[in-house]
Amino acid sequence: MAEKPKLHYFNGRGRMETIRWLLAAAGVEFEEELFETREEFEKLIQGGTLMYEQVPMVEIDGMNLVETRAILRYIAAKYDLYGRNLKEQAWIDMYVEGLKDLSDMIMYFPLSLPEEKEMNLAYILERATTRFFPVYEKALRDHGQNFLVGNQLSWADIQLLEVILMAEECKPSVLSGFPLLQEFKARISHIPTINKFLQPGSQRKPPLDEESMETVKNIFKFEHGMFLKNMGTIVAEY
Ligand SMILES: N[C@@H](CCC(=O)N[C@@H](CS)C(=O)NCC(=O)O)C(=O)O
Repeated sequence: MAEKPKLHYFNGRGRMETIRWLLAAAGVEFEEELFETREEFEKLIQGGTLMYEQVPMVEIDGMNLVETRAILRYIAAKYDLYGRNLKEQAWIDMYVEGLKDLSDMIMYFPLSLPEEKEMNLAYILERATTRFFPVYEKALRDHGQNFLVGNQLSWADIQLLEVILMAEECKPSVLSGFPLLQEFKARISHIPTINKFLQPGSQRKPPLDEESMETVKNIFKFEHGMFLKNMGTIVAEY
């Protein structure tokens, strides 16, 4: 029997969470090696398995895979979640890259400077409801199918559900103007592998609280103002 993939990351969502979602939705069991301190992370770096001295890293099929998008593409292709042809792959790519822009904003939001929190949250919700969610609502309306691409479950559907749930953590009513996304959320959440991942006790991670935020800042040596450095789109709004 093939070995279970092993995920190396800190004990939180971050860039690894979409990888967890994809594996879980594919019904793949995985192990996690979760570090909690800077020292543990440095030990991992010294082990020489991190190509760019960065995580996420996933041990899978005899490889030490790094770079989030490379890992996701490998898993999506391996478990038949990446379309049936190049065109479907291109559609999936367009959807997941847009979703990444939105989820990056939400992921970095806790790093906002206190005086900018309200403004950044308003910006995220505005972008979610006027730029990103209308695209997926329209796609579902136009083709009338249950999934975003090719009438079968793909990486795009899984990442859309993940991001919908993240956005709802920012504002529970964020889907109020999107009836088809509400149905989509209910439908995809009921897929047995996904439903299992959504249950308490699964390997899905909770949003970062203040204390774990400090841990993350220490592990990765985050600097003041990092939110702005990473969020090109937000800087452009200033
Ligand atoms: N392009 C990489 C970026 C990875 C990255 O920035 N990882 C952070 C943790 S989420 C890290 O390892 N930071 C430590 C460092 O850059 O020294 C990816 O998408 O995987």
